[in-house]
Amino acid sequence: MHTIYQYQEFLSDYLQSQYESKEPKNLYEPIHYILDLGGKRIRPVLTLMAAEVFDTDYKKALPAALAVEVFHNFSLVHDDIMDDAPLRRGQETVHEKWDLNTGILSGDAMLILAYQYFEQYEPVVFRDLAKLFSKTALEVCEGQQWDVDFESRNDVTIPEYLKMIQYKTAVLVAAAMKMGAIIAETSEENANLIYDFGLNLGLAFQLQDDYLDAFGNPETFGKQVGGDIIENKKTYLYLKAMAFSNEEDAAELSRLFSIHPEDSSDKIAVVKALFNTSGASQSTQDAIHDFTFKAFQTLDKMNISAHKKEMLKAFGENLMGRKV
Ligand code: DMA
Ligand code: MG
Ligand code: MG
Ligand code: MG
Repeated sequence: MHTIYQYQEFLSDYLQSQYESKEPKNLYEPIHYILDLGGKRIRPVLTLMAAEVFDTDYKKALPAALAVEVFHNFSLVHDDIMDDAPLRRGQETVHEKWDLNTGILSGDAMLILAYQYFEQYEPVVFRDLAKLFSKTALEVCEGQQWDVDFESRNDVTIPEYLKMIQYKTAVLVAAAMKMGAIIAETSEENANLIYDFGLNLGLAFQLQDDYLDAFGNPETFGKQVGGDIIENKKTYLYLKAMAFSNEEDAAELSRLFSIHPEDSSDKIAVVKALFNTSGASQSTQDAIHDFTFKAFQTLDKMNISAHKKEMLKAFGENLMGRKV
């Protein structure tokens, strides 16, 4: 097995050169810009890793891994528009640097470019990859729509939140891994188990993303800390804080989360204090551990070597402890 660092290097070499000097410039400039900013490349690394876990040369999974990363960047460009986010990976977001139309069009172009990578595979594998990709892409869009709908609702439940993050985030992590399994032409059982592993890892990942959005270090986070609080996102932190608080604090939280984003600049510190004192922060950390542990339990059912299981676990543990 290769190391995560080796996979990342391999991917970055491709992604950073690929769109650099392509025409038409109006679209490829922002596409190159966002892909060149890097990021952790978690999803495509998982595609390469899954192929290798099921005994296939990881290079065979490169086109699918690139599709996954380019698709992910499509959803980020759109996400930053929907979330009115000023920063991504420590730089201006695409719609801020250019404008709204450029954000929408270059995002959509990436969706199409992502799909094209699958054409490099043989018909049977192509069909399975394309099917999984379309299903996943639709689910991500659905999840993103829920996320925004939740901003103006005050009756969101924990199961609804979990379903929403499953759609917007976890299904792509799961599909990224299943693509590696499809390319390796492993058994259906293995492909489903690795999907399940990715699903739970993806849930833990989004919970951690929500946690860091409030409590990340602004120096290193790369996004605007507190953005979710400003946008009234009904995250696990918020929902648990509402459930754990006394009547007075719950009423205050509810009021703070109905303030229009443009008038909300001074609420972040108060909200974070309530997240901590209510026990919501701890509860979120516990949930991150629980979903990661569930992912590891799925691994135990898989018919792969102990070394490979350890490698996947190390990756999961690494994600849990991440700061960006
Ligand atoms: C991200 O949710 C989901 C997708 C599909 C991009 P988010 O808005 O919390 O992501 P981020 O924190 O990266 O803006
Ligand atoms: Mg979002
Ligand atoms: Mg966002
Ligand atoms: Mg976030």
